[in-house]
Amino acid sequence: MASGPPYPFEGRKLQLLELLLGPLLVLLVSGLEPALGQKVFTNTWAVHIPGGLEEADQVASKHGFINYGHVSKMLYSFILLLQLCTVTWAEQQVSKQRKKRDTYQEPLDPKFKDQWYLYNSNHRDLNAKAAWQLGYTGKGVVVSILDDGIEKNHSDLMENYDPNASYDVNDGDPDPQPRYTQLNDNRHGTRCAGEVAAVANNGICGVGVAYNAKIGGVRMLDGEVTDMVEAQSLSLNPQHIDIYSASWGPEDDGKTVDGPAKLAKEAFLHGVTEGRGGLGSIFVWASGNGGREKDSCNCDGYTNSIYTLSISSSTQNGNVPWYSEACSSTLATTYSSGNLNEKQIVTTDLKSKCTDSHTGTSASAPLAAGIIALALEANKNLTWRDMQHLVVRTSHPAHLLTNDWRTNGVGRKVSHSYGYGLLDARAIVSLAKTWTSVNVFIYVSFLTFDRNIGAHLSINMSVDACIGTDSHVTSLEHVQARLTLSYNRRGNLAIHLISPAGTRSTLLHPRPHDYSSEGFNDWAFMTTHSWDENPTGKWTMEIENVAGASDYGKASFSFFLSFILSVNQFITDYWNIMIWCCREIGCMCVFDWKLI
Ligand SMILES: *[C@@H]1O[C@H](CO)[C@@H](O)[C@H](O)[C@H]1NC(C)=O
Ligand SMILES: *[C@@H]1O[C@H](CO)[C@@H](O)[C@H](O)[C@H]1NC(C)=O
Ligand SMILES: *[C@@H]1O[C@H](CO)[C@@H](O)[C@H](O)[C@H]1NC(C)=O
Ligand SMILES: *[C@@H]1O[C@H](CO)[C@@H](O)[C@H](O)[C@H]1NC(C)=O
Ligand SMILES: [Ca+2]
Ligand SMILES: [Ca+2]
Ligand SMILES: [Ca+2]
Ligand SMILES: [Ca+2]
Repeated sequence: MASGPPYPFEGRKLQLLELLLGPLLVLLVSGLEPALGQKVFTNTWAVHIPGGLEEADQVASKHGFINYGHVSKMLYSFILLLQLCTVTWAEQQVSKQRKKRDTYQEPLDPKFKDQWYLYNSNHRDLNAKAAWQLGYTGKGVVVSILDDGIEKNHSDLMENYDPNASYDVNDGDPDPQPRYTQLNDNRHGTRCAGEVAAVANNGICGVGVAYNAKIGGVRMLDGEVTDMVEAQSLSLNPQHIDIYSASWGPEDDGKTVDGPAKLAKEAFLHGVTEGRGGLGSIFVWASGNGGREKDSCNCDGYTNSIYTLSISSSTQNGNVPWYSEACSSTLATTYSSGNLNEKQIVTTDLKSKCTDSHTGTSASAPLAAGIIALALEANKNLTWRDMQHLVVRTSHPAHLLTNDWRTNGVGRKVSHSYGYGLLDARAIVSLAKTWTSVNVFIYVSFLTFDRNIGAHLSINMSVDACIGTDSHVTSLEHVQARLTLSYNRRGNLAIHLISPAGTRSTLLHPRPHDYSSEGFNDWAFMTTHSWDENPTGKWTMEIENVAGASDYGKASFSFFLSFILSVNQFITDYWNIMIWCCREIGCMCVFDWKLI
């Protein structure tokens, strides 16, 4: 490509499978043949163009499309893709921050010595002190806790409180002060907020991981939680708030399969594409507390989403806590509570109090949000996806115990209980400083077919990933397998996905309480375990009825697999398009799936 990269769409085949969301702009590429003879593709491509019709026409003509349609609303378009491919990303600079070499002073707060998970002489900690020593304390970063409110005048939060990162969605006013009750039911958000940004060196309680960050709270759990309530919370002030921390989701009863509905989905999409000036809002999520019910966090559409950094817990002694859920979408882990003889989390509490007994995965997500705030301070140019790359690279198994640690195809240890392991504040700020944004590739693919599951079904598929062309993609980020299937008892199913490198992700483990016969309806099971692996080769999906042959129903399913490389997932969420954009300016490549 000595003469420079071609236009992304010129001379390439763009193929539309299916339109999902109402009226779309439909562009027709003239004179192209479908690349895959066997499938249902046509030469149309559906896009949403933010600028509306006029801009759509311009873009269409510039790239040799004919504009056949009209635009219903603003969405993400291939203009955006072009921008991502050319402008925004190609010109991104490595941030070179210079820090004053002040002599570092350990926080003097009375409870700091009890915050074993921030700093511990035995190194069983999140390495926060080492990050502070490098000069990173969260300055200039804004975090919002989506929960039951925040005590904004708490004496250990007040100084960092940010009204512009706060709102009361339950009552529709700007003041997120919790509703006080006898039992202090609404203390949760205030506790989470202190973990992130309790003030340092004020003689009160302990400190937050990012004790110089700005902290806000959205009151949204103290009332009926609707799709609208969630969406409003997730999309509060996205040009001001950098990180949203959430510790809620569907019921952890071990039988629910549920996730964001229409508006919340749009809020996520809007956040990652437009938030933070286009770098993308960062959503940190607690993986769930359904361990006792043998729940799977992959059945929770918020943690299972590629847009959320899903965080699990370890106990002080490095064990999997009783409440912890295992699944393949978990990215990493921080400390939280465990057995009675293990210490819990120290943080701010209602009525200007201090507690040393904050617990559950709810306590883990804010610690992660604080660490991520430190990384953002180290490099404000990180995209939402960069942040996930950093977490994958700098988290480590440490002393966390499980018999589930496996080495994946690129040599990283990964587990369904801990993801890539314990977050390390020092490691992530260090890598953040020199991190160059990941290249832009788009790679979305799918394969649809029906099969009977019976008692056991194994499907082998090969993917060429455009090997042999200059757009050969060699590394993965998230992998999603989108399944539609029916089965007489959903909880009896186990689903595994095995990558060409041999990494075996448990997309679903059996859930004893889940007697539903509703199956899965286009559920995008996600795994982080093949991160950075090469997608080329044979993929195997196994579906198994663990109850054995005596109890299997007839079932069929269709299957969708998408690999996300460096560009936002919105494409697959809105259109089942099989495309692949590569290099900075993006070439497109349709690649071939085969059943084998
Ligand atoms: C972030 O990237 C922009 C260009 O995308 C650049 O102008 C700016 O200097 C960068 N900031 C830092 C801190 O590197
Ligand atoms: C915080 O504000 C509430 C009223 O919203 C008040 O009752 C309480 O005393 C205040 N707390 C402090 C520490 O000022
Ligand atoms: C909040 O936003 C308003 C309007 O953008 C601005 O004037 C104000 O200074 C901000 N307040 C804080 C504390 O950042
Ligand atoms: C898939 O490949 C494996 C060998 O790698 C083989 O044992 C298995 O039978 C194959 N499954 C099908 C359905 O062909
Ligand atoms: Ca209020
Ligand atoms: Ca303090
Ligand atoms: Ca759950
Ligand atoms: Ca997630």
